Amino acid sequence: MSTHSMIDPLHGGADPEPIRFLDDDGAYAPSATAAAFADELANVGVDDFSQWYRDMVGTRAFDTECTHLQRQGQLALWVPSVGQEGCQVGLVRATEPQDHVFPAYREHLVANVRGVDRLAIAAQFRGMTHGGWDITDPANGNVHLYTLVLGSQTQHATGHALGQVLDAKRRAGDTALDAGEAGIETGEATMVFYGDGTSSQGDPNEAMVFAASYQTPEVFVVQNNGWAISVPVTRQSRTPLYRRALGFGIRAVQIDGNDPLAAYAVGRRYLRLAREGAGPGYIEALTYRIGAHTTADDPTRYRPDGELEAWQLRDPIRRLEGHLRSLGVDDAFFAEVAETADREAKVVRDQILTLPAPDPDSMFAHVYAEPHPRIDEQRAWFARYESSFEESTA
Ligand SMILES: Cc1ncc(C[n+]2csc(CCOP(=O)(O)OP(=O)(O)O)c2C)c(N)n1
Ligand SMILES: [Mg+2]
Repeated sequence: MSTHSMIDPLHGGADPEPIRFLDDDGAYAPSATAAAFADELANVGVDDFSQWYRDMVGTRAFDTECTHLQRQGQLALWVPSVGQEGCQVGLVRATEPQDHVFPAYREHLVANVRGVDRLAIAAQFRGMTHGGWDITDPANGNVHLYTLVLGSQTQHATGHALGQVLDAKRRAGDTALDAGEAGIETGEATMVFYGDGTSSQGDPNEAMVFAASYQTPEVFVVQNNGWAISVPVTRQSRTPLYRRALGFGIRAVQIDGNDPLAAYAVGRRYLRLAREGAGPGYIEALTYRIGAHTTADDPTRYRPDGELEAWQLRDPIRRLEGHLRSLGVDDAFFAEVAETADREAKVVRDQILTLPAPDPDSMFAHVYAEPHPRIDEQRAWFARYESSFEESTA
């Protein structure tokens, strides 16, 4: 697509074809670049692909429901992920339970597959939590918080991955504070998600410096969906984004981000290398934001004619459906998945409207493990402030 094909005026040399296993209709047609990753697909088959399809359709129904809820005034804002389910499902299904995930704000499928309840995701956008996912299970599949502060999660992730190295050293009896040389096998990795526009921020670039220096067990995932709100990716970078990572000394590839198999294969390889102590990796997933940036955005004001329609033909759900059909999966399965997804989305709708507002005082409860005078002071101030409303209406 025009938004992604870039001439490289500085370094010369054509970019290799993005890694893909499926063509636009879902037929198995690996690119030449996919061969090096094909063995990562050896243990997945039709049952896995069926589950991935279920994840994608379920997320899309949830996404659509949340957009409606926002339009009806029930959510403050919604950030749709429509169109990006393909790379998300492949990447999250490549993780292992002990891995940690740092999302941005559009990774609904990733969060849900790792164990965050969809209702908890919607609750954030209704202002029904003070942060965190589900207080009854703070670990939530090792999915860290959504962040709207672009790129900050990359530094959290690199810091976390550095901690994974230090933990592994401690387990081996080495108490040095320096992560030091490469080659520490951690057995667990960190995957961090961000967008094409975010790659222009300082934070991810700094995060990559430290990741490369200390060979953190980390996988950077950039979902290049063509746009940073109304700014096209071609304005953000004169070279394909994956090349920036190469400049930091981080292995990097570009994948067809609407091909779940490509995302799975590359994700699995890079996560394993990270866990084994072979350092960080970077995956640029070429995808497209089919929806608006958020419910506060109107993309018809800036998208070139025909761009959306061209990408709709490459919809990752349609594509995986094509692949499943080529493997013999029939109509009954697709009908059942659609019905289940609708039913689950309605459950979220019914439940979100009944969620109680959190106790305002609870925002002070989890700041520190031990009591802290500054927090006590703020808590007391807030209690007085709250009660001032009661007095004025009495
Ligand atoms: C530090 C910071 N600067 C600016 C913004 C405003 N902002 C929110 S989303 C966005 C665009 C992000 O684009 P991209 O990284 O491509 O992610 P996408 O939304 O396309 O997934 C901007 C500029 C912000 N949230 N945080
Ligand atoms: Mg973007």
